[in-house]
Amino acid sequence: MAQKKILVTGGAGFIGGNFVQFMVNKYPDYAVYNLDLLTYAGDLTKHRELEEENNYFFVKADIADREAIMTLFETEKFDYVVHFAAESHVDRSITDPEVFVRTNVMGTQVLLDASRKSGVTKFVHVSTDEVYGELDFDPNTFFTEETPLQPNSPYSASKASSDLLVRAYHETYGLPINITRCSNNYGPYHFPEKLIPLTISRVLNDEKVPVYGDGKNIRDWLHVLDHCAAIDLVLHEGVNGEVYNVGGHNERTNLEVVKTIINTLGKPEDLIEFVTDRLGHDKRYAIDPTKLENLGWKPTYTFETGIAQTIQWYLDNKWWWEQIISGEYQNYFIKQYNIK
Ligand code: NAD
Ligand code: TDX
Repeated sequence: MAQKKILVTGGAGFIGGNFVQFMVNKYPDYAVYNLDLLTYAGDLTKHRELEEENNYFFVKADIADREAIMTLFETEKFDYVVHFAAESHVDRSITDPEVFVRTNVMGTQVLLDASRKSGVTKFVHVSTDEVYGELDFDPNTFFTEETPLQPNSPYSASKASSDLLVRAYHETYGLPINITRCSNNYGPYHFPEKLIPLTISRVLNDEKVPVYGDGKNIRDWLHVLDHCAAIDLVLHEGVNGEVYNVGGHNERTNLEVVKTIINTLGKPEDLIEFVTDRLGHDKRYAIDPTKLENLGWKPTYTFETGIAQTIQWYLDNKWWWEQIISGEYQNYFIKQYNIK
């Protein structure tokens, strides 16, 4: 009999997928359930090796489908829920915000109801630093857990709304929760609509890389496996009701990131194409992770070691990303960027 039953939502996506593999391997005595709708961002080929593991289970379901979720929770009686499932891409939220509200807000509320009614003992809600809005370019300013929520995009507004619901279920019903707010992740299985995998995949194909505006916006990059370790720690050691920021002090301008990839791959910098800026483009994100460090977390990757490992992974795993960029993704790319 499994020691704990853990439900991971969004476990066919980028971070959830890495987290499922991390947990199945680290805790062979846990039963790990991956619940995912398999939208454009979800795929199970990344888990082909897990099919052999007898502590891994997959459930195809929509988190906003109340009946299906309620029935599943009543039947399975999960101990823990780690909630990643979401619409996650800012650009898509600008062109089509509605599904972001349905999945990120309403879907989270369904999971909270199901968790409360079935007696889940810890609900970890995976959120984002984007709920805090943006920082200016003063390098001494950081987001802390006390920074007011000031989301700017439909995506971050939907994530902030879900954070507030999670908080309210703790305050009102006493549901045991933690909220984590992480900076930009990168690493294996990152969907190639996001800056780093988009750049690697296009540079490898000698295609132009679209850089928004002047490329001076700053993101604070964190390797996905350091994020997985942080969530594992919060799940088991996080103080009930608390929020934890996750970040590794790796601020880079977008142009620095793109140039690092181009130079590592030995390609010319004229692959960079400056394009129209993103609407409402947040200037800078930067995390103060002191609270999580005090709980015992420390990142293992620097940006230099992490980006080198990630580039190598994309070189070694073309089978994964080539199947993605050859499909519906082509239509998305042309519509979004108007470049070939
Ligand atoms: P992703 O887009 O790669 O994966 C999302 C997964 O959720 C996909 O597998 C998709 O099929 C699934 N999903 C979408 N709608 C669903 C629904 N209605 N029901 C069930 N499953 C559904 O996202 P990601 O980058 O792995 O992000 C995971 C979580 O982490 C999100 O909540 C995101 O807000 C948060 N986050 C991401 C980053 C980042 O840099 N990527 C940083 C901080 C926080
Ligand atoms: O083609 C591009 N060109 C470009 O200049 C893309 C896709 C992005 N950018 C810029 C916009 C951002 O400043 O690069 C930066 C990173 O963009 P994304 O990869 O789209 O990430 P971001 O918008 O920062 O959001 C990410 O981190 C926080 C995730 O997608 C979110 O899910 C997470 O919450």
